[in-house]
Amino acid sequence: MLKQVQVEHPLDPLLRIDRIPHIWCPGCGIGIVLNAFLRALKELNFDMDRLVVVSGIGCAGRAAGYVNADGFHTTHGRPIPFATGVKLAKPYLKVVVFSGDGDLFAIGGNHFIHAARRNIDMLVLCVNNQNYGMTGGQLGPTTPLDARTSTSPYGNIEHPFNLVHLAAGAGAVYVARWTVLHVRRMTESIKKALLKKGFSFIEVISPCPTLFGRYNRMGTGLDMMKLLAERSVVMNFIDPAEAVVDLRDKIVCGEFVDTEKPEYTEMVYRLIREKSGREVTSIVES
Ligand SMILES: Cc1ncc(C[n+]2csc(CCOP(=O)(O)OP(=O)(O)O)c2C)c(N)n1
Ligand code: SF4
Ligand SMILES: [Mg+2]
Repeated sequence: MLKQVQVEHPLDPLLRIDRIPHIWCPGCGIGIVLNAFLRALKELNFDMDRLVVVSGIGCAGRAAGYVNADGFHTTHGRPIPFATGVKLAKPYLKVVVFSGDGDLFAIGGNHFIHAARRNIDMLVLCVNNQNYGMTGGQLGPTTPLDARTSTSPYGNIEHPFNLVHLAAGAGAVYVARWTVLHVRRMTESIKKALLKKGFSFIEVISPCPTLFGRYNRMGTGLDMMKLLAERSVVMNFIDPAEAVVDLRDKIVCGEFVDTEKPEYTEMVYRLIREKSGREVTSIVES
């Protein structure tokens, strides 16, 4: 008789194993993004006590609860205000917002642009599956023109955001886009953003075969991955305005912004120190 051996996956220590199995459908891309994020943390030997993972509501938003670090699953659309509060209270922490396109750019859109404008040190990782997955496949701000969703049965008549263009225009210091198939480049990009001081944004184009794929007759998760492989092109540092996502033609991926500018919490703390004459490292601990 074969003996059963319990083998630990190298990323297990970074997961809350008691929360597994996860909720994601077969063929969904969200797990690939989580895997790349955990790999980046492991390769950097990142101090998990210095990490906070925040998400909003949605399928992608479930990721925060699976990471073995401090974190918070906020209400829909509010992970960035929560992350801002964490960063202001304890500026020595690294805050990562892991959430969906609807959460971050519909109800949470205003928070996104102002956090980018202020250059608050955080990494926002957006899983863009072109719809509201968790609530039944409604159209959202990244749904392509003409695409069918549960709320656009005759085809979408709204123009989608180009997220990397929006992030760059709002002032993010690091901006990149990958698909779930660019695992190595995505991981390297996440590593770079984790080490960067300032507002970083990484968009990952991901399949939702259960809803977006089904409404648009795109086949299985594997078929949708093949489409991403065929249509994606890497064009680093082109004008983000030109970095289109057109599932019927091409998906432009790459790094588009990598720059430096003064970071908000550093400026706040400098001001507090100057005005109080005290060495303050946290406004909640002094
Ligand atoms: C204030 C509020 N409005 C609406 C909802 C319903 N809701 C939950 S998840 C979600 C959309 C999630 O879409 P997205 O962020 O793209 O995540 P996905 O499920 O696609 O990963 C919505 C509208 C809610 N929970 N709270
Ligand atoms: S509904 Fe879509 S986004 Fe949500 S878990 Fe299923 S495949 Fe993924
Ligand atoms: Mg979504």
